[in-house]
Amino acid sequence: MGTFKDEVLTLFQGYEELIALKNEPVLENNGIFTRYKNPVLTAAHTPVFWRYDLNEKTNPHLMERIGMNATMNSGAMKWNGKYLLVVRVEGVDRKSFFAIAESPNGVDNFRFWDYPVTMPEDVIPATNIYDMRLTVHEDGWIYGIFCAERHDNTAPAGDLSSATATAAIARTKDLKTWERLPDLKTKSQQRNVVLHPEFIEGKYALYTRPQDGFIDAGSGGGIGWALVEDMTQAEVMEEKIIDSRFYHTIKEVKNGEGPHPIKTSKGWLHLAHGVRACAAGLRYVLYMYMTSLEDPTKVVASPAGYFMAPEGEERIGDVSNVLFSNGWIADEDGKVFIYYASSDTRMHVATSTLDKLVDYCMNTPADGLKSSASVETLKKMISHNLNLMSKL
Ligand code: BGC
Ligand code: BMA
Repeated sequence: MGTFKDEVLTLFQGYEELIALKNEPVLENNGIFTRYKNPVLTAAHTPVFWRYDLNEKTNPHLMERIGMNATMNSGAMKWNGKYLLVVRVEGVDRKSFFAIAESPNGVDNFRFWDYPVTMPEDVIPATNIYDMRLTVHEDGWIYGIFCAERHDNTAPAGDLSSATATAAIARTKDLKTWERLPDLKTKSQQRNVVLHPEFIEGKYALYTRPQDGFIDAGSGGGIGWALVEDMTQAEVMEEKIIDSRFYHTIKEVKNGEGPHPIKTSKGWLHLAHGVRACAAGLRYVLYMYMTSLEDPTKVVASPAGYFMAPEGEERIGDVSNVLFSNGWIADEDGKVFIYYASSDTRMHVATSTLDKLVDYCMNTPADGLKSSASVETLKKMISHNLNLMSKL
C-alpha cells in the first residue's frame, strides 16, 4: 500500500488512461453505419473528483462517497468546434441530472466539465429529470427540452410507482447558465418532446408524444406535431400524429422522436425509437423516417423495421434490451455522429453520412405490415438479383 497521495495519483492515472483510450470503428457493418468499439461514456468516465473525497482526514480509506451508476441518453451538438453531449448522468441514488462532456473528435476522449448543470426548478419541482434534446433554434437560443417526472399524488396510498411526466423547457446561450421556462402545457402526459430548429408558419414547432398514462400510450397514437406561439408559455392547442404506431411492428407499443431532425435537400431526416413488448419486457430499437421540406408533417420515407437494435454487450444493463438516442451531430462534410445509449447504462457512437442515411430511408422497402407482404418484397429482390447474377 502506498501513501494516500500515491493512491490518489493512481486513481487519477487510471482515469486518464480510460479517457485517453483510442476508439476504433468496428469492421463488419451493413453499409449503412459504422459502430465504434468502445462506449464513449460510462459511469467510470465521470470525474474522480465527483466521486471521491480527496481529503485524507475525512476519507482515510479513499472510498467513493458519491457513486455514479450510469451515463446515458444524451443530447448532442457541435460547440466551438467540439463534439458536446448533455449527458443524462444517473447516480446510485437513481436520480438523473445533466452534465456536459466534450470531445475533440466525436468518437473518443470525452471529458466532463467540472460541474454538472444546475437546472432551475419549475413551479412544481420535479423528482427526476432526464433525456434532454438540444435545439439551436433560429431565434438565437439553445433550447433543452427534457422529461420532468413527479410522483402521481392521485395514486392510491402505498403506490409509490405511479408518476406523471411533463416536457420541461430550458434555454441558454452559453450552456452554463440555464433559464427554466414553464413546462409544456398539454392535455396528456409527455416524454420525448423535441423542438424543431426552424420556425414553421412563424411559430415554434414541437414533436410531441402524447400518452394517456406514464407508461401506457393508451390512445396516444405515436409521434405528434404541434405549433406553439411562444416558448416562454408553451401550450399545445392542437396535436397531429405524424408517425403512427402499428400492430406487429417495432413501434407497436410506443414510439418517440429522438434528436431533432436534420435538414437535407431531400427532406428532414429523423431518428426515433420504437418499442415493442415481449416476454422479456420492453424492447427499444432505433428507426428512421423522413418528412417533406415543404410540409414537415408529411412522412415521405419510412424504411421498414429498425435501423439499429441492441447487439452484444449493448443488450445488457440496468434496463436490458434497450437502445435509445436523443443526440446526433451532422458535420459540414456530411459525416453524421449518432450518439446512442445501450440498456440505460452507457453511451456509444456510430457514424454514417447524410447521403447514406437519406439513401437508406428512400430505398429501403417500407413495412408491408404482414408476412406475405414481406415475402413478396423479398422475392422481388431475389429475382432482380438472380437476373443480374446470371450475367456476371
Ligand atoms: C425512468 C425512465 C423511463 C420511464 C418510463 C422513468 O422513471 O427514469 O428512464 O423511460 O420511467 O419507463
Ligand atoms: C423511456 C425513455 C428512456 C429510457 C427508456 C428505457 O421511456 O424515456 O429514458 O431509456 O425508457 O428505460
